[in-house]
Amino acid sequence: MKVLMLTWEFPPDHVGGLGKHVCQLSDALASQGVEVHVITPGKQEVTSGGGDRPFVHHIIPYGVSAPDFVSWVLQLNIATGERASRLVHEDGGFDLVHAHDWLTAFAGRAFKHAFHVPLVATIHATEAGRNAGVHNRQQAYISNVEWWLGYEAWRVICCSEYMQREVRGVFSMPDDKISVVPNGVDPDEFQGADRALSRKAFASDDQKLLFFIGRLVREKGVQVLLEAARLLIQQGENIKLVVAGAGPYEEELRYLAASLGIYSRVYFTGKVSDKMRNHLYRWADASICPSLYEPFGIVALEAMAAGSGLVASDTGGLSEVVKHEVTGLKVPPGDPAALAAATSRLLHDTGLRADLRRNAVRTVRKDYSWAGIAKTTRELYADVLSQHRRSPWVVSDRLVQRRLPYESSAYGRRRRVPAEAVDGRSAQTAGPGGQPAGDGTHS
Ligand code: NHF
Repeated sequence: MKVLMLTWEFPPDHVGGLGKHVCQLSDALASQGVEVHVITPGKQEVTSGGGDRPFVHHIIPYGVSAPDFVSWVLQLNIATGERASRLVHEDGGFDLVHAHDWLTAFAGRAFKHAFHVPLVATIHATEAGRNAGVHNRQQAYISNVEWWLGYEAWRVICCSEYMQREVRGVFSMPDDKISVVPNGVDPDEFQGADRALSRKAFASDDQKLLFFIGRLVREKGVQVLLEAARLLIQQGENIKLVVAGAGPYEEELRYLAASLGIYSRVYFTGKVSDKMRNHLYRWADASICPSLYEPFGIVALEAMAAGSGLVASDTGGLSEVVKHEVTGLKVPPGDPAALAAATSRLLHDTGLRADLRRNAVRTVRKDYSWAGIAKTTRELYADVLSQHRRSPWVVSDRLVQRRLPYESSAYGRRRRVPAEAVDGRSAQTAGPGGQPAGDGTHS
């Protein structure tokens, strides 16, 4: 199976959970034998990957500086389309194209119609959800593109049941078109210590460390956390709040911390490395996800995987991910008093904290492994492909049919087919160079 994955962000240049999701999903799919090609913006036009890793094709969305974000997204889509067509010419066609959010909708739709392959779309979040409604022309435009992406997609993936309800409600999308596949986390990423890093750089030994990490945008609710921190300080708690991450809301948050009189107790670190993030999760006496809107909340999974005590808003995907008093504490969103009370409980009840941490680590290993999520995604792709094959929409397009023999395709030569069976096919049954002995396609 050969899949074209389209995303506007990808590590190390990611800004949020979407980039992380695409990276981990692509890795897991590739290690299960799916040939994945990711197209994403980067600083240089380079391709990396191969072997049992996905190919990542970085593109530059043109050297013309865009007047605004929406124009930049259009440039990105056209550049993505160019790269995708070039890939088809270099390496033959794809079985399926998978677009993530409205930011790649145009390229995904163009590829679908140009090559008659099914389009799968993941809707990670909606513009209406992010802004608690649609309030201006730009938001209306983005929301329309989201609707249109869903309309064009053969199947839509949402990361939580909450998002399924939102997508159904906002876009009037029928339930049978939507599949829920959660996000995952790799717990091994959170192991290992670096002696050069020290907690003292963030808080003194007698201070309790509260930790937030995420994009600094209104819907992540850091303003609520700042209010809760003030309440805790008023109650005599010796805390230090570390806010890691960057975003357009940062200045306003700094101003709020100052006007609440707690600026010296808040450390805005900006973006931190993954290593530093892991240590902060471990050093934290409580990790906090105070979101007002959260489609899934990968950060909650990360905190759980890192064995950090977690307090999260009872909203969106967080409501499904966190089990109250089992893997974390849940509080109503937007309620600083409730957030302060739950945080104080976690800080003082060390028995509860130990239980939550233990259960959380066990839960992420059992229910949120990327291997399991990739398997579900692979089955979804296979289902879409079999429907596509039986539909009148499958046409004898010269380019789609003209798959290059695997061993002579540019990327096929660089790829090692894993030994274990893939979709019932093993390396032994594959033709020379790894292509299936049957029809000469990669599916
Ligand atoms: O985890 C990846 C991410 C989610 O809740 C997150 C969000 C955007 O806001 O699916 O997408």
